[in-house]
Amino acid sequence: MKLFQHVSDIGDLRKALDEAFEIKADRYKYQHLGKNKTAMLIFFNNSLRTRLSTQKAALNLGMNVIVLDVNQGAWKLETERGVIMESDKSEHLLEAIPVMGSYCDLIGVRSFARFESRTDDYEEKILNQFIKYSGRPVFFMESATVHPLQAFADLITIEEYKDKTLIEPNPLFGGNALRRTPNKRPKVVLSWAPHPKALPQAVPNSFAEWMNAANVDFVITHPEGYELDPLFAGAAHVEYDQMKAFENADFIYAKNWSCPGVTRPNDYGKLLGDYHDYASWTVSDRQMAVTNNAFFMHCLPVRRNMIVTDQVIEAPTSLVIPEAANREISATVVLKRMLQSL
Ligand code: AN0
Ligand code: CP
Repeated sequence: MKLFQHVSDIGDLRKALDEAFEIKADRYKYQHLGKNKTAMLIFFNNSLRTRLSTQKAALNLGMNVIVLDVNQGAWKLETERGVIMESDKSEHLLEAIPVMGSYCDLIGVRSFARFESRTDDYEEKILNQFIKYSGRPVFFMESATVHPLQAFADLITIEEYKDKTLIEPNPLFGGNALRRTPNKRPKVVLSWAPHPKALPQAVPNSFAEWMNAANVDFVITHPEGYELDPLFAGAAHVEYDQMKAFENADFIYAKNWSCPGVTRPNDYGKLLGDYHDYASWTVSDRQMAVTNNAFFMHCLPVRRNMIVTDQVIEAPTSLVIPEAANREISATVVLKRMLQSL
């Protein structure tokens, strides 16, 4: 695998899941693959999980790891070609990228949507330059439009829990929970939830893309105006009534995202209205009550009592911690496949 951006890059999902569970059972099994190989992780934005889990994945594979926070210690980077560089930006991405590539074998990049131009964001202007000029396999660690390491970890988590009748005590919050109907094709609901700041669409885009490719019944619910790009949402059923969407759901995946600019092009990257007016969209026991005793998922970081109530995120049916733990597994599969293709 030379590129990890879309669900299609991973190929057959059943095979990818089998590989994930093989690695989860013995995460050092492929330690020999990374000997004298270096993974470079480039962060243009903050991260806790991606930073730690991807480093751990590289270590599982016996690799060396170099991490760079571009905004802390490196030169400020110009990203536009043709500008006269008289601002505070001392270096151009067109030199920085091949230089970074010269020190490593694989390169991972986090660079969020900037919300300055929908075209620039949706054309993946930054990541495409890494693909073109680094000379290395590139894996996306949340770009302007996608977060595939997250979506793969989410799929692994759904696969692990969809048939569970008895959940082990939640490592963080304890307790057991009984599921009512195992062995069915799970109903998975992606629900928009309120947030005080405009957030990217990368997480919901990738989640939708991966769920559309997976063996699940997938429903998206959000207020009008937040329609995801059809490139990712595909033919997924959109239900504007959140309570109706939640009926009989097996998994609730909450996330905020800003206006994707599909039905409202002038509002791309914005919050539509005052978030206080959307308080009823916060995932609480009220909505969870109409589900099939659904599991709760969120990629984290999450704002409590904004996206989800304390009660729901602390319930035995909350999967946020095992879901985050599976980030190590998705990253190990991806880096392993990239090492095998060097
Ligand atoms: C980011 C987002 O919503 O895309 C990262 C999530 C993994 N979240 C924030 O910036 C709070
Ligand atoms: N879920 C996720 O990608 O978290 P970080 O932003 O902390 O990496």
